Amino acid sequence: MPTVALTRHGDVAVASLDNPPVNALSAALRADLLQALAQAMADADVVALVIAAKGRAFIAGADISEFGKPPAPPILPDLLAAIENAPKPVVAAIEGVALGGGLEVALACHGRVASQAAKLGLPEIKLGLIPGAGGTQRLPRLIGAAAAFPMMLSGEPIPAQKALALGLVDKLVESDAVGAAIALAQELAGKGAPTRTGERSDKLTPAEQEAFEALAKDALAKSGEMPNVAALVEAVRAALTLPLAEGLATERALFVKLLGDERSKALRYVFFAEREAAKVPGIDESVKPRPIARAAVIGAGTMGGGIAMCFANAGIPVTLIETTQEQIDKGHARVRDTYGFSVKRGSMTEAVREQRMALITPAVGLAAAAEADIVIEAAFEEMGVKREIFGALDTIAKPGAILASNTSYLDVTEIAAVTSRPADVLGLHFFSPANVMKLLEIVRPAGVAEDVVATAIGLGRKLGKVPVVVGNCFGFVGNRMLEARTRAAERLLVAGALPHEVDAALTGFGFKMGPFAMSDLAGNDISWRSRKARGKSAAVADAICERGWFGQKTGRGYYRYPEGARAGERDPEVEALIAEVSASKGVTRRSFTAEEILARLLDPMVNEGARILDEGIATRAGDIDTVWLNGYNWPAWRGGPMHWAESVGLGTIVKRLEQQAAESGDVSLEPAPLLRKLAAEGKGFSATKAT
Ligand code: T1G
Repeated sequence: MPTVALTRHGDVAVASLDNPPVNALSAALRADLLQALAQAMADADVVALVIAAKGRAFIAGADISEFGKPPAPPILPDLLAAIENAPKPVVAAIEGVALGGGLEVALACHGRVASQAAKLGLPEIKLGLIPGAGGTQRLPRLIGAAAAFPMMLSGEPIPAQKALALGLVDKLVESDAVGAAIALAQELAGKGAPTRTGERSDKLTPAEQEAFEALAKDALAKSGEMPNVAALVEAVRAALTLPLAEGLATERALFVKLLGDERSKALRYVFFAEREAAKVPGIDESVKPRPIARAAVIGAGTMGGGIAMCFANAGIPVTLIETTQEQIDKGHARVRDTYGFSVKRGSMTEAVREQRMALITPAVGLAAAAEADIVIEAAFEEMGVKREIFGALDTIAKPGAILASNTSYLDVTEIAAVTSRPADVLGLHFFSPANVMKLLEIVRPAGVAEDVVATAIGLGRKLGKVPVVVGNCFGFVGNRMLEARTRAAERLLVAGALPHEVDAALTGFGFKMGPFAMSDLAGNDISWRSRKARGKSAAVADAICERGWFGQKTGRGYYRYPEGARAGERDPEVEALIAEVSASKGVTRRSFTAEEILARLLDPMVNEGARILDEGIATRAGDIDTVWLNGYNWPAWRGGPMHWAESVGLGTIVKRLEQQAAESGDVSLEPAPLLRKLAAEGKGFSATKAT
């Protein structure tokens, strides 16, 4: 099926791209477009060519799924050189998004028309790359390096309006970008040889270079682990100082080097893993979602308020419900204040805040949920409370309404069982703060209807979340693996490590915070209550809580927080307490290197992940990685726990777990059967494709 259709509109040819779903520049599309270009250039009756595409994307960029494979000709730079050096004008008609290689196609054209709704960007930085087909050379020539560099550094697309103001597009139209592009093409044809972007030099000024160098200095200071920021600086500097051909060669060499970088490979893995995670075998487009015109949230605490904000932010009216007027007033005011922080930061106008607040209706009593298409319970994390609420909702909610619990680890099948409509009940586990964190674990209890799951996936995307469909078990995917890491962290303290050493090992790995700083932030009493409810104990953690050292909210936890201190300080009393616990267990404390600490924290997580995969709680390893990347700040350039395990080697992890199990006597550290099997076969988790 050809991916490019060439048609005539008077004396202008139009090449219409058609490579669903987003016109990624696959090898076939590149070849077909090159052929259409040659055909148009050879046709004496044609004075110009327009490149167009319909749908949500003009061109979404290079085909990321082709990276890592031998490049098939024509490679993109060759196609773009053919466009730029064409003897007749070539004009891009941009509707939808022009991203990465897609925008680079437009940059190689001699003119660009965009529709109002179009967006244009070079997001390669987010994949650990840089633009690799002329973007770093042509964009500065078109809009100046001072505008081009930040656009490539952020990777964020800009609206067509701004593109026009910058000179990135020549014309903006409400609709019919193709018609306008044909007119522009004819106009350019009347002016003789087309002006090539790559030959423009009017923006390559000393002032632009000076502004760029200042921006580059700042960017390099913040670039952290990623090598592509320095590469971007070098490529843009080449645009400002070298002829086009040499600049293009410099860019290409830098790009090809980044393609092979493990961190970029991890980011490209994440790109696809996050999209796969919402796919459930057996639930395809034929399963129609239920309409969600109105929502209700039960519980106006931090989580309930945050969830209500997600709906308001997506333009969906939501009723926020509490049991008393005082509580709903408090919860509603907290939502207003949360929006207020955005207004104060300048990321939201007062008018937008009011629009969103108007979509959130405060109410007292469950009866206010009667008209909702979906009701999300975000009440106290206690099964009795959940059963009571769902029992009442069963008599209040309208037929066909979806009933969801935001529980973070309780049994959703048990919750569903108290209703007469278990097929309409599932878990929607948001992560705190719900209006910020991307992850949404969609917990699929036995017996839930397929259209309810399909509705939850679509709703998750509409709320701007990264939905991951998971099975129903204690802690689902994220918290179940977090518990394995928490137990490992406690073991390390008893064996000889100190809180700041454990935290430093994880922040050195790329996490924003380590487990003990995180616990102090969340409140040590939360997990203490949960352990007690389940008859579990953790000697050090319990001892700290028995002293009321709940963390930041009490001024001390694993660390001390002197008045107004931003970060915790080591607490000699805690370290003495830890030593006492070791002594009480007859443990001779020893020191641990950061590498040993990392292995002891992360290997048990991977082990739990292997069990989760084996039990079908997660459909694929990428789902588990997507959970940890979007719910727990696992560093994206490391790809997630299962991807990391593959980079370490499953055999190595099996050996380390066997050693830890023997040393600690903790049978949960025995390597999971699936982990052993894959390691023995020399395979990775990606071998466990979705069934
Ligand atoms: N390559 C391959 N597949 C892609 C793709 C791409 N560039 N973009 C999207 N897909 C697939 C995606 O996997 C999914 O597949 C489907 O399209 C819909 O995607 C040389 C080196 C365009 C804004 O980084 O940002 O060009 O799950 O669910 O929400 O310098 O996709 O249906 O099987 O995201 O409507 C640069 C990546 C590449 C843009 C649409 N471009 N894509 O969002 O749909 S590198 C990007 C997006 C490059 C050059 C460099 C979004 C979108 P499936 P979706 P969406």
